[in-house]
Amino acid sequence: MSASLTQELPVHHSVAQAEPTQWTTAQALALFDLPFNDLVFQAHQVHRAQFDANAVQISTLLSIKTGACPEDCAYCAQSARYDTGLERERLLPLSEVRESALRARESGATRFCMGAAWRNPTDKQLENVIDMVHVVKEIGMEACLTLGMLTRPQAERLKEAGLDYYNHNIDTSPEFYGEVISTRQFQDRIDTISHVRDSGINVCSGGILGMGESREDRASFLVSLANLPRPPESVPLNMLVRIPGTPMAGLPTLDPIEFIRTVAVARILMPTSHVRLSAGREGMSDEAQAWCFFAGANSIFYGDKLLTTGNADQNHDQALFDKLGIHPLIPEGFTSLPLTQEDEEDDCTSPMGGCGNGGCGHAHHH
Ligand code: SAM
Ligand code: DTB
Ligand code: SF4
Repeated sequence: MSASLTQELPVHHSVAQAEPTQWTTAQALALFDLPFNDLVFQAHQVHRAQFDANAVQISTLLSIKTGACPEDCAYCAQSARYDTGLERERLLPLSEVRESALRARESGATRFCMGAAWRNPTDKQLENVIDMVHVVKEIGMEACLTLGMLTRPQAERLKEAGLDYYNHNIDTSPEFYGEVISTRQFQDRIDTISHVRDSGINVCSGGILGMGESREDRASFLVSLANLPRPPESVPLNMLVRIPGTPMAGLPTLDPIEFIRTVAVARILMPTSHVRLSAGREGMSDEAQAWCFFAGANSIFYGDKLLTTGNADQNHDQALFDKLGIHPLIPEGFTSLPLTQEDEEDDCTSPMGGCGNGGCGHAHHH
């Protein structure tokens, strides 16, 4: 029964707690094995105790350097090892990044995430990317980067530049990791995450579901995140996007019920983290997404595109938010540049505006 199981489980993390809880894979598996209603009910209670249950954080993604990556991640469209038909691109010019971030802000996103298909950035590449961070910060958005592995000095440099979040996924359990990537180790991921954490940047780390891993792997993956010295502030859960040409192209889809269970267990193990419904939303029904929000997901990627693949349609997302009475989360201290006169006079056209529902994510002040 869930009640007795709850009593056996460690207490939740809380801001005031000095020693974070250490979870075991067995405890996480016991949660996975609960009847669906018991699991989701428990997750929702944890969620409600920590967050506004109807607020969802909105991030937009941009690939600033696409393709020709030397790594062999078996899921990835951008690995040079697989023929995925992707055109390689150079680092995007600053003006394009600015335009794209402005569009994202106008659509209601509060965080702008920029990804590069690198194993790790050189110091020179990092300086170019820092100019992009400045552009995003100038327009009042939170900035997030995902550039591969970082050294400690590079993480410090990004902190100094004002970066809010760094995304570096552990991707899967330590046990299954070798089936997915051979060109860098699980420990390398943990090392980069520590550099990000120690430099004072918020950590965004999660992974991919539906890569052929077992339920035990899913439990172990979530426990690895929850047991970090501090759990990530942001936990993206991606449903595998099957890219033709990659070794994972032909894998069967993960049952959406199992995905919802994974969201629920993530919520229980990491009560204060934002759990992001990330890649794969395009192929998910409204009902499945609604269950994910109920189970504790409270962040999404919003916009036409992820990095190289399509995302759920923006109008569709707006309709879904309306149907569910969900409003965009405005981060504490969120600022945006004073808008031009013309902007101020415009009607709010933000698809995620929902101006009547108390949570307009648009940059306008109503
Ligand atoms: N190259 C950097 C790295 O790997 O750290 C940053 C970009 S990489 C594309 C960021 C993350 O996107 C990966 O760690 C993976 O979790 C996710 N991702 C990539 N391709 C995916 C796919 N086909 N389906 C789901 N998630 C994917
Ligand atoms: C994350 O966990 N998911 C995003 C972001 N972090 C960088 C990337 C999803 C990529 C999906 C496949 C693609 O568009 O190439
Ligand atoms: Fe390269 Fe990142 Fe794709 Fe791996 S996930 S192949 S490191 S772009």
